[in-house]
Amino acid sequence: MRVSDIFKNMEFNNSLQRKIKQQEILLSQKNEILPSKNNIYNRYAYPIITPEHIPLCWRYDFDKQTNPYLLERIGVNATLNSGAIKWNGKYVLVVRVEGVDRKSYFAIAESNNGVDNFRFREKPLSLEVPEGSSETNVYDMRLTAHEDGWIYGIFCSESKDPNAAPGDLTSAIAKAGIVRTKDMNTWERLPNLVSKSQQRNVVLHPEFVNGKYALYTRPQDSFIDPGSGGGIGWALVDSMENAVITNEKIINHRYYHTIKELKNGEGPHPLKTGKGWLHLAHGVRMCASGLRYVLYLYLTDLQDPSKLIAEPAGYFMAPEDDERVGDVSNVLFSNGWIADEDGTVYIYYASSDTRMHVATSTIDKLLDYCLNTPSDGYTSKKSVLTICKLIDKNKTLFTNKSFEFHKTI
Ligand code: M1P
Repeated sequence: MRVSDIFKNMEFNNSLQRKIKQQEILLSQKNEILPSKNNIYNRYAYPIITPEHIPLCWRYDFDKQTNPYLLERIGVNATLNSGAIKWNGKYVLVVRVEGVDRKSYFAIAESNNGVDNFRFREKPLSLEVPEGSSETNVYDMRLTAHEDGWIYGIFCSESKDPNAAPGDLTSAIAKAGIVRTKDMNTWERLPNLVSKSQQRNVVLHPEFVNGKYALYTRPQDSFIDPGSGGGIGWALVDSMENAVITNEKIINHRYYHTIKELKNGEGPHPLKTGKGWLHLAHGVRMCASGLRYVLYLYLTDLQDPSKLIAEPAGYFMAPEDDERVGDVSNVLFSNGWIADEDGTVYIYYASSDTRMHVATSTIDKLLDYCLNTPSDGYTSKKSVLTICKLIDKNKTLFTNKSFEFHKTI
């Protein structure tokens, strides 16, 4: 072997060792819960999954002959919008991984405590494509352990618009793809949901309703803009093996000058609580810097999950600090949460379509938030009246009326 080859060999080995060590430090880093700013939930110091968490053997060819410079061969652009489920005692995320080639795929990452040390399984999921489909991209899986015994995953299946004008390479069609599993290992692809409009953000309710499968939907006229559609819809279907929507009603509407005036969409499936079904959703508004995505909560009736019973005004979580910047800036998006038996809720969310985070809260706090936070009055005047009502209530708590409590508290 020539001296230069020996050096090259050493360089390759050192670089590989460095990469392995650096990644192990990242994967085993402990997360730190941050003090809550509002007592509703706690954020954590570090993102839980980033492109750097993707196994090195998915990205690098370790063969010195074919990759002498140890170049990254298959890059990852983002790890985002992940479905979540507690499975065999582990916190399991079905992560949307987006390659530098802009194709998204799903990969499972697991953690023992839900807040750090997420590690990917050996390989990404390789899902079947339905017969005759021109599916190009898949993303944002919502997981539901249904009372029928299957775990379903519903995701966006995107194809080029066959009716796009010649030369238009951006028009796309969004459909809801469906898979199911009993062991989180083997996935059966079912036919896509049949619906008269495009669909993204479709979520399966975990229980039968009137003997049927219940879906949260998001009808939209076009791929990005819901047009006359939008709002979170509700549809009952006879079967998940051939799911066809015949009737759809909007159960959570969009309103002028709110955080969801442009569009909204269901997050993960709602959590069953003693006081109703607890929903996490995203709302979108337009502003000078583009679309702004925030998360909000609402509560529906236990007997009739399509009946809204409470919705606090405004957002529950919005992008903060580093979360504001990324591939698609000013976005928080969530399609996964896990409620533990002790009432802890793990909210998995992506910031700016780039990396995954966790926030924790409890069922009790989230219910209190939903039921006792003032709802939207839809005008500035009503917002001020609501604030004044609170100030007056607080004043009554002080016996010495001359005490200028607002300057102290
Ligand atoms: O870029 C923000 C989000 O945009 C879409 O969400 P919606 O369907 O509500 O517009 C999705 O593509 C989502 O993946 C993405 O995070």
